[in-house]
Amino acid sequence: MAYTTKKVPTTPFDGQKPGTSGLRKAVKVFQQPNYTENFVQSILNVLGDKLAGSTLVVGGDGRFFGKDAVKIIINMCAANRVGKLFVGQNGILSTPAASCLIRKHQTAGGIILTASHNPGGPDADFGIKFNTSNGGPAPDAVTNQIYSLTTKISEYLITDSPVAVDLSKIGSNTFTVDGGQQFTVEVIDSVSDYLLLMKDIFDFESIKKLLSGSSGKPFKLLLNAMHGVTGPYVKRIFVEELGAGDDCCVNTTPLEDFGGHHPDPNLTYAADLVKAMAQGNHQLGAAFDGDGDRNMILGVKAFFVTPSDSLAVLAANLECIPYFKKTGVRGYARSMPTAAAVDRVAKETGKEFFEVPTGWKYFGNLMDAGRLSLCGEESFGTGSDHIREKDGVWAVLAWLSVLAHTGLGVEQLLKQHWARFGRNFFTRYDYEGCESDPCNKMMAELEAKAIEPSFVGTPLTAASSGKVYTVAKGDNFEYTDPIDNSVAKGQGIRVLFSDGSRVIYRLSGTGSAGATVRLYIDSYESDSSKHSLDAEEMLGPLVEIALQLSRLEHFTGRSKPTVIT
Ligand code: VG1
Ligand code: CO
Repeated sequence: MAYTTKKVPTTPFDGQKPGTSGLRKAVKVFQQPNYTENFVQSILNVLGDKLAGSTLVVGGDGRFFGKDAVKIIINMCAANRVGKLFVGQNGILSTPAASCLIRKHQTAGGIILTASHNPGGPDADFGIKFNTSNGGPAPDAVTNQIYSLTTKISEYLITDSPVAVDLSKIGSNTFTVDGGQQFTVEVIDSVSDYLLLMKDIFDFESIKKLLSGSSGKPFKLLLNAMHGVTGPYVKRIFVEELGAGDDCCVNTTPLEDFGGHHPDPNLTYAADLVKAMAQGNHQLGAAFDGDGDRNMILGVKAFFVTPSDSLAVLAANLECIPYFKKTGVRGYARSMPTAAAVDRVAKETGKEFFEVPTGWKYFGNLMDAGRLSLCGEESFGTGSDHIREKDGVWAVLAWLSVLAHTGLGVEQLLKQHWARFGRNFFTRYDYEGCESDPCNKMMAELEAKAIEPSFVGTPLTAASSGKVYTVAKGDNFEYTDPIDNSVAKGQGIRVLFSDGSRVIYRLSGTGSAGATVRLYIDSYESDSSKHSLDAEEMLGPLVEIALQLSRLEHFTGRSKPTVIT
């Protein structure tokens, strides 16, 4: 088939600024004529000289409008002289699988269609994210450039008629554009390359043995794909390859609206996993988000592993994963609001440690420079330098490897870890769907308080218990990337206390409208007699102080958070 290209005049849309991870808006916003096209053209233009003849990866989490967006991207790439696209079958690729493909095929980057943990459907959210040639989310410098292009765009290029590719059929399709240029769309199996990578990283035989119970202990696994993209990955890897039995996974059919739920693996939105695990019949439970980069880990009777602890426990046990035996363990890192549990593992093992702003894009440079092996975020993100995205399925395989190697259960493992390193109690309160203006005012007021020199040394008292915390430091977190010296400012207000506890305030950068306030509380306890106490109770006084200090109820009108994670 042959196509000719046309230039379509267009005018800029306001607000096409990518947030923490891509551009996320309501589906209806993306459906406006030229809206998606403008953003895609701006991504392609960022490639500059490298665009002609380039190869890109395209796919997404299967949410509503995903297939339409894939088609638009194919037609625009053909017209923009892209040489080849790798597209996941039916437009499906998990975010980690897309990162894996970009790296494996050494492409110029990839376009990922997802709004991750945001709900999907005609009245919910869509998102477009650009990943660079290292397989990771575009860094700030690139997203700023994309944004700047969106404010000036006057035309985009597209084929005169839709490129005829059957996205359900695996295979290579080549077309001629404008009478000469060859354009290839290779529709690939969404799982195969990712599966090969996992087989290379982990010892599948030992995991198989654990799951079959042949190591002497019966072991049952329960995975909840939450109708997101991980369904096909989970079935192929855990059922077909690892023999875990069909009943090891639920909600494995990707749905355009995720069954009407938030595809967000936490105790609130993955309540059915918690309920099933509470019955005590499974040794490990996990849930994933819409695009498969997040994970929540539960043990027997729904014993909850905070993502910050999950990272620390894996860090302390990496030697049982063949990949790390090969590469050696370089440094560890976490995002700033993540509880400081992994810091202690880094200290004890003498590894480099980094604290970066929220968002996986900040880990990429460190990994590329060979200084970072394992990292995570409190928002249920865990991953390593095998790719440049966080990776939900990888995290479950990593946990199974540790359980197989140590012979311990999840809860036992955590308790031993706390006994050795101490425990970081952690909680996050989210206030979703607030009005933006008052939240901005609250942050400004907080910043003014935090940076006031006299703030240091101030005793703050929780009225109900009389417990006093003394301020050791306050700031708005700023990060200088040690590799390229780029600076990220205004990454969250931090109040650090003299006992090592921390209170952090941020506004979310992944919402599609209004503002979401995130309040993070991290408190360290070395006394092992207190390690089994209830986290909510332990953190109560700090929560109270955090709410008083920010006058959060005054500004948001909310007396309770929408979600606690
Ligand atoms: C949230 C999380 C952050 C995560 C980001 C993308 O960002 O807090 O840790 O990296 O989502 O995750 P924010 O700006 O809303 O706090 V995903 O799985 O939505 O790509
Ligand atoms: Co995600």
